[in-house]
Amino acid sequence: MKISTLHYITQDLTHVSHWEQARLACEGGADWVQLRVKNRAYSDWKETALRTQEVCKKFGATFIINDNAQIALEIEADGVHLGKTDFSPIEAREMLGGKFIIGGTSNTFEDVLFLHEAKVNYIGLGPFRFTKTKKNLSPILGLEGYQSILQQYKMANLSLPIIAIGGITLDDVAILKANNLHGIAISSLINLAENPVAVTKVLRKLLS
Ligand code: TZP
Ligand code: MG
Repeated sequence: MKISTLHYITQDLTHVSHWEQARLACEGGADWVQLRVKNRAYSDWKETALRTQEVCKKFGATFIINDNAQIALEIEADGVHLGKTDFSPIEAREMLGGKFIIGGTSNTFEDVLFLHEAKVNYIGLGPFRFTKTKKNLSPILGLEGYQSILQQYKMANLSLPIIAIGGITLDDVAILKANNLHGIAISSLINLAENPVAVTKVLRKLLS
């Protein structure tokens, strides 16, 4: 399965729905959408997921659900992304089988090793910088933190795609690419932009 270099992530915003956010990113060329909904009742969450999935299908984008493997299974999303305190990726693999994409969040090399052993398909590594988008943010890694973890990763002969996340701006893309990160995950830079379509286009270009 092909893991995109641009993992676009929706967020809870009062003025724009998750599916509208997804539509704008896809119009800008996003081919990978992660639905990130917090504190929502199951039925509402599922409805939001279905609407966002419809957009992804229309654009041919991969559709990943954050936190909720059950909804991913029920609506046949392409996959699920699991944070450190979410559902276990090992249980998720048992539940979903080999056809679903499973991604996991890591903040340390130990997390990376664990996710590798749990047979996830890609690893989100962060936060790169401070961001207001996520509550209870893990310690900020910065470029030095990334380099140290990636060095250990290479020494251990591991090879899963690693995606940088957290406060990433346009100016960070080149250095992250140069440091062997497979791609980047972006939420607020796109969602809070005056022109989300245009920002997504720029990101696509920088990543190509
Ligand atoms: N995990 C670590 S940082 C983060 C998540 C979900 C938020 C990323 O959002 P942004 O707005 O691109 O900083
Ligand atoms: Mg989560």
